[in-house]
Parts: sequence; C-alpha cells; structure tokens
Amino acid sequence: EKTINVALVGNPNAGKTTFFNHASGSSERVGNYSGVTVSVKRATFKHKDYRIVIADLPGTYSLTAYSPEERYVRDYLIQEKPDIVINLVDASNLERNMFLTTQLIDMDMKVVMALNMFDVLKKLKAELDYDEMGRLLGMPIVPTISSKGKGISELMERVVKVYEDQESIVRHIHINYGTEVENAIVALQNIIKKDADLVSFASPRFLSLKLLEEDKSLQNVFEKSEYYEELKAKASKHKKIIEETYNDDVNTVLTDAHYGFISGALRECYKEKDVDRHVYT
Ligand code: GDP
Ligand code: MG
Ligand code: K
Repeated sequence: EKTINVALVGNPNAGKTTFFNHASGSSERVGNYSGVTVSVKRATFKHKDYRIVIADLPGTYSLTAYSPEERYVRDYLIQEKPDIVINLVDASNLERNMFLTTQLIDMDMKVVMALNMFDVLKKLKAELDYDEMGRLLGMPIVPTISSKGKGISELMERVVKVYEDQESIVRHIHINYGTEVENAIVALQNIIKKDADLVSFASPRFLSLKLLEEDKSLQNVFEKSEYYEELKAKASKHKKIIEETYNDDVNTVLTDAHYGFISGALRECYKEKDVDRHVYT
C-alpha cells in the first residue's frame, strides 16, 4: 500500500474544510482559524489501493509570509514537501483565488486544482474551459461541489495519477516575469545551485524570487550559505536594474506579472455567455 501525502491549500472560505470532511469521512467542525494560533488538521483515508494523508491548511490569499497563516502554509509546504498539493479554488472568484496558484507554480509544487463552488460558477453567465486552463497551467483541474461531495473521487483519481507520473497534462510551467527579472533569476539561480543545502531546501527559482523580494522570513536560510554575500550583492544589483526599468518597486513588478499571467489565462479560457459583456479584457 502506497501513502500519498496531500496538502489542501486555498483562500479562506473556498471550501477546504468541507472538502476535507467529505474526502476523509470525518466531521470536523467547519470554521475559520482565528488569531495567531495556526493549526493543521490531518486525516487519513483510503482511495483504492492508496492511503491518502490529507492536511487541511489555514486559508490564505498569498504565500508571501506577511501573516502567520501565510507563513505557516509556506513553511509547511517547504518543510513537509507534500507529494501533491490540492489547490482548492472558489470558481466564482477565479482571478483572486488564482494568485495563490501562481505562487504554488513558483514553488514548483505538484498541484491538482479543485475548481470548487462549481455550482456557483454554473449560475454565473460564464463558461470556463477548464481543460484548456489545465493545459495552460500544466495541472489537472477538476470541478467540485464540496458541499454536496461532488467531484471528490474524480479529483482523488487525478491526484493518484499525478503521483504515479501518469498524468500527461502535468508540465513544469513558469510565470514569465519579463526580461530584467528573468535575467536576475538566472544570475541568482547559478549561485544558488552551487549550494546543495539551498537546493534541497526549495526550488532555486523560488529562492531567487525571495532574494529579489528581500524576504526577511528566509533571511536565516540565506545567511547560512557560504555564498550569502555574493547572493546579496547580485540581488541588489538586479533589483536596482528592475526598479529603474519599471520605475516601480520589485514586489509590485512581480505581483503585476502574476496578475498578468492570470488575466492572460482567463482571457483564453473564461468566456462570458452574453457577448456584450466582458469581465476579463
Ligand atoms: P474553508 O474556509 O476553505 O475551510 O471553507 P469552508 O469549508 O468553511 O466553506 C465555506 C462555506 O462554503 C461553507 O458554508 C460551505 O458549506 C460552503 N461551500 C463549500 N463548498 C461549496 C461548494 O462547492 N458550493 C457551494 N455553493 N458552497 C460550498
Ligand atoms: Mg476551513
Ligand atoms: K471558513
């Protein structure tokens, strides 16, 4: 019997706990995590010949580590290295929910997307070609209605397939950040790749972005590297180039690129049924 470690990640109120309860057959009380005491609920259940260990992580809009929940989820993904991340999104609010998806892509996570609240999406005057979106994002996307338990076993089927490397849609994609940022990433990655500890800690691309953002929560990780001074100097040189080119701070440049990527994907896959109205233009 094989064990698959799965982490459930998504915005607050996307339906994670409802999904978790249906998938695991337990009846954890549905509710928000409050305050700074962040916790994670785990359950184990069987799907065919597999033992699935699922973790219901706190809801977050981002993984930039500015709040205890964000920090917790990001650290959990880095430390626990789950086999698969189920990114549960609220299908009726895709643009906002997919910000987290783009960050999971940056982290090189193996993601299966649960397009939850699919009943709500169907009531909107809109149609989403989720197979096409899956091809663009390089991940399986499965419609779910967690409150009715719908789509969950189909989703677990895809989780198993990704785990077994049998899912042809899976592709390593990158958010394209534009020439200056991509140049910076290449330069930083080349240094990071010399340090085995950094490479085993997280993906070099993700770490490069964190260096450019001057992410303080990872400061101690970088400080331990013998290449710390070199990394710091390179990052600050490229940060300057980026900020002069865009006339904006680097975090804004990166965030804009994420939203640019999302609106590009939605433009191709999300169609208003009423031709006179366009949400994503
Ligand atoms: P969490 O914050 O992500 O854990 O979200 P919850 O599981 O607490 O769900 C938030 C609310 O959305 C609850 O009232 C659920 O009953 C409801 N909900 C969850 N999934 C769905 C769904 O697919 N469709 C609809 N219409 N409501 C849902
Ligand atoms: Mg919850
Ligand atoms: K909730």
